[in-house]
Amino acid sequence: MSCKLISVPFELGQPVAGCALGPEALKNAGLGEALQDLGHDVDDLGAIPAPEPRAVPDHPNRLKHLREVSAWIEAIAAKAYEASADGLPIFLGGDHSISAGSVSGLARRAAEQGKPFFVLWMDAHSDLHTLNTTTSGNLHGVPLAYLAGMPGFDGYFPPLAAPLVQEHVCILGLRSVDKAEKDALAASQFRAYDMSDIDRRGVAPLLESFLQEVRDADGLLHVSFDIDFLDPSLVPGVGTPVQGGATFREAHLAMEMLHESGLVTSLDVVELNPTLDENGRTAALANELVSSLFGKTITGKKRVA
Ligand code: DIR
Ligand code: MN
Ligand code: MN
Ligand code: MN
Repeated sequence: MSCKLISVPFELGQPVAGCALGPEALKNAGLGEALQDLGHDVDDLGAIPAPEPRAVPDHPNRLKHLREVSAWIEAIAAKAYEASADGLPIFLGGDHSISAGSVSGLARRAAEQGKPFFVLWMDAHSDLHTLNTTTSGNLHGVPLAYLAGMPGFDGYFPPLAAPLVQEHVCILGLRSVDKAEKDALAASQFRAYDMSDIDRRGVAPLLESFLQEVRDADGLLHVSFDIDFLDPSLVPGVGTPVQGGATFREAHLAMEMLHESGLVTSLDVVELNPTLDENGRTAALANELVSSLFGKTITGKKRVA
């Protein structure tokens, strides 16, 4: 596999300083070397430069850094589109608002290739607010609504070339869903698995049924990995921790299955905040999980799905 590392040092989609240092922390903790050790080519494309804020009208809701978020989304989408011509792009965030850019650029590429595009959104949060429903004004809470073409983004976020098909999106790990997001979920066709689903049924069958759909459709699969998917006891270095998250093994199992599926064509790793981390253990675990997604196994033996 030819992996392209794309750093996206943007943190204004959420309120805690430090998340823009995420890409460097992941790289300094050995992400590139780990991928190379697994036999992959690694091309570090460096960081997307900060764009000028995008001129957008004032919004009636109180939105934080709308012009900056909107400009970054546009810049990231262009980069994602370009980088996905060949190889496997890995976007290192930054907060989760960056995925509004990475996923929109990748979806545009998939649409041009005539390929169905699927997204696995691993997250404690559903990120399904619109610009009108967010009460925090933190725009890392809106990317999935934007990407799925929900209303109210026109004129504020860049136009979408290819909105996501709701049935092609699986959200995994939910345990913090606001009222408006619950309503949006209920009215949607997203696959959404919360922690109670994981408790009852286990990660493997939930994920396998989604992977089977991707396989059957001969689709491309993007994984958007918000590190707060994991339980905060494992990942202190995130800005919006929520109790009751995925365990070490649940997270590794998901990544191992994703590798075995051979379906993953792109990845985001977001919400690492190194200034909140304890001795780099969040960055280290994130890298371990990415390694599992790229073929690391416990015994070194290949396991085929
Ligand atoms: C909350 C928290 N739903 C909000 N969102 C996220 O502010 O809209 N936290 N994504 O990571
Ligand atoms: Mn998120
Ligand atoms: Mn989250
Ligand atoms: Mn978030």
